[in-house]
Amino acid sequence: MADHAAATSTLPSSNFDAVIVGAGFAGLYMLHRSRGLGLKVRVFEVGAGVGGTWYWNRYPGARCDVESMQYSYQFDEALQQEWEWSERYSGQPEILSYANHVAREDIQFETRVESVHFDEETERWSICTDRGNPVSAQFVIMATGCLSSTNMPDIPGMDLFAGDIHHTGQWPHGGVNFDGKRVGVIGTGSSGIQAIPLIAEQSEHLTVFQRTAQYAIPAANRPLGADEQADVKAKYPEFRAENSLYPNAFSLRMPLNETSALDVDDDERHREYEARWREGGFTFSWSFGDLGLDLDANATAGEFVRGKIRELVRDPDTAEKLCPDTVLGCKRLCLDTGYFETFNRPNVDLVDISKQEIDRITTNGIETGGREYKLDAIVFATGFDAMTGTLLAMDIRGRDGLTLQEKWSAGPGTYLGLGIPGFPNLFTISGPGSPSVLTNMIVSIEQHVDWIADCISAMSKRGHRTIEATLDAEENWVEHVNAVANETVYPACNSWYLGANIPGKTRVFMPLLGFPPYVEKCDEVAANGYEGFTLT
Ligand code: NA7
Repeated sequence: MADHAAATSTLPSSNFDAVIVGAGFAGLYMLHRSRGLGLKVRVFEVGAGVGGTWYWNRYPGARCDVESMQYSYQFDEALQQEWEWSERYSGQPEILSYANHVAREDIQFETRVESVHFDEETERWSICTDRGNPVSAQFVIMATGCLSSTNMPDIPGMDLFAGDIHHTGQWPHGGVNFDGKRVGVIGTGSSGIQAIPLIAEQSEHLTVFQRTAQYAIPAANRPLGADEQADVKAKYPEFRAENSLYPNAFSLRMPLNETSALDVDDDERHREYEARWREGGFTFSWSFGDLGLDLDANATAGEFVRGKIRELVRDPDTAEKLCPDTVLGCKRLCLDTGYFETFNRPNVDLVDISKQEIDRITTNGIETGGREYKLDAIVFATGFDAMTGTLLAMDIRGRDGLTLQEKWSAGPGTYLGLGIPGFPNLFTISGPGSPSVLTNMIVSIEQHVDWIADCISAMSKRGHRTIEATLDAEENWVEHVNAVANETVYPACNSWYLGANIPGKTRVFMPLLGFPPYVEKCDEVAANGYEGFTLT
């Protein structure tokens, strides 16, 4: 079980081989590999415990949308054999227990990294935290997560509200008692869609403020049978290897149907969608081969889901408001448990704010469309400043004092999502330009950590002190990431993949589609002596 070091501000100032920022799944595995290489290493983590996403997102209903037998580490056969998952999709408490189970020492908790500066003379990074005791390190590895900076909209009057305000991504550890309360939820992405059915059950009245109606497919969560679990464990390495061959690095319960949605008649199309709707999960997006490529094909899937919403929601006006009109999947598809049915409850109301924003928050609630909604608590399920927010919140300075903010002023440029020109020996795990959020995150994390650890080991064997991505490599890579996205429907809506959810953020498609070719490219780069990087 967990044997991590207690948070402390009394650790002596020190020099490390590597500093890792963040103790989520990326930081924990990077720590494990670094220790294996014999590096002197320290992890800094803002939270009081490990788990990253699963430490912070404790809202009711928080659950992974990748199945349990796949959303777990594969680097340690004993670990993947010994851990027992209880449900098809794991809930937040269970994933957090798992993270604690694998935790190791050398983590300094409740410590926020404030600045990371490169010293060209010593070729080392100097790292300052809010606890004082600056440290230095040859390597800095950003394991800061893709969805770790919460997006709190700047709505006038926020400080006037007399009730409680919570963000799903910073949920109180003791939980929140909504008993007898009038609650407002702003936001209907994955977090809102998971939390709303449970908050509806717990509260006296719930008002949902919806800016964009979202597609949600039933998760069809259920207890995970012992036999099913044992079957996977009997061939876990083969199961993992096969899953990593899929574009998203995870397999689904029904295979991809490669037919075009436009090449079949209405009945056949309906049968395919219906079967996958019943199976539950992302398998729906594999109903036809061109849903992610062709807007007309995609529209047929959207129409099917709207039909389901109209069947599930009794009040026709509410049903229409809940019907999305965007491209299915270009904002991350949500998996739900009783979400649409929740709007049949007498204590739940839906307020459409797509045309009329929230005007202000008042002492008593939320004002929009000339009406005040009286509330005792407001839940912001408004998401994250994804992929770059946490990195840009730190004062990171590379060669010539270049700040990361300056470097990324026109959007996040990286090479492979791993390295940034001007920032030698600084690695980003699941950084922008890598498949990251479009995959099973743990698989992507393990691939990045292994690549970085192997790189550090190769550098040490070959006597190199620094590694730095070249500008050419970065430019070509950014172009490649965008070219791949532009062949799909992904850029067709205002998603956080594009940074479009944050006012003023540069609009660039950040993750790379397609895990297997990416892995091939990373392996090729390493095999060719870290092509695209300069080594000294
Ligand atoms: P998301 O998916 O970014 O959803 C945020 C929701 O909040 C979405 O419905 C937004 O509407 C809404 N939002 C954001 N800002 C505002 C303002 N200012 N006013 C009203 N509504 C707003 O975040 P989640 O936490 O649900 O999920 C993040 C990821 O976690 C998810 O994709 C999975 O990978 C797990 P919008 O659609 O922008 O109009």
